[in-house]
Amino acid sequence: MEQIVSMGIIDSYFKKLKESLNVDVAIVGGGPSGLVAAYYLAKMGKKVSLYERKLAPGGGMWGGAMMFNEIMVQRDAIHILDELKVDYKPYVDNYYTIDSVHATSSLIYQATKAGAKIFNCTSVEDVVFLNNKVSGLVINWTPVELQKMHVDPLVVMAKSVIDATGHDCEVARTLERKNNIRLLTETGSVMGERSLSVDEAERTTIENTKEIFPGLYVAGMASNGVSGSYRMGPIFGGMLLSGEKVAKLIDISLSV
Ligand code: 48F
Repeated sequence: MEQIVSMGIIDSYFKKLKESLNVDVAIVGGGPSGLVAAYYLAKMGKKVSLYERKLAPGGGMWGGAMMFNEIMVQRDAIHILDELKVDYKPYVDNYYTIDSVHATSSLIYQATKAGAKIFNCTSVEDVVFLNNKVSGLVINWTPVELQKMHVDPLVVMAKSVIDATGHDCEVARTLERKNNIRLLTETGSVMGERSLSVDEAERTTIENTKEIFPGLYVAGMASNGVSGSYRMGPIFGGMLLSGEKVAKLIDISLSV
């Protein structure tokens, strides 16, 4: 019995890992934008893997605002909550509140149920760069990263990569730092996030969701960080809509 438990876990984990070494879409970061993108892409029949540094995916959605575990979403994004079977309550005008624990766990549930494979405790430390295109990810265990252990990584090949790493836009920064390239932004570089401006930030989150280099898309706060736009605090419509938009963009590009 003792051996069966260990064997079963090892067998099914390695099956999942091996099946995910070559995917259609590799997503970095399991916050709301990454999870929504994972859900829609998996539902479209794409092979999707998502890498999350922390033990629990969900990013900045669990904690609501200052740990008051409620979040706000505007009407424009309600169709996504309906699609993902998330409960919400009307507040005023176009605004709705949601229990953040319910919302976050629902996003994780629906993404995995649709077929996306989530690898938690896994940090993305670099990209695969082939023929001037982002062609995959370089991954390692988060404890290796935290302990600064000198352990080489594994490689995952992907037709498209999404940087959904939030405020730090880590994948775009790494790509830029290590390679002599220009990104599709006003300056050609990662411009860095600006201070809080809710309406502007919600609008630009969606606008800035795009392919910023062949093979590399940005979604969620990473899209604003890359393009020098604003932060917005605990309102999440833009994050959900950005996840939906990046899934549509990748679907179009993979089908040509
Ligand atoms: O920050 P995060 O929730 O990203 P998001 O989808 O949503 C932003 C909102 O939560 C909030 C906001 C809107 O109101 O401003 O901040 O843009 O989630 C990003 C996830 O990426 C993980 C990180 O642990 C977090 O869970 N992450 C970041 N860098 C890496 C990573 C990396 N190099 N490898 C793996 N995971």
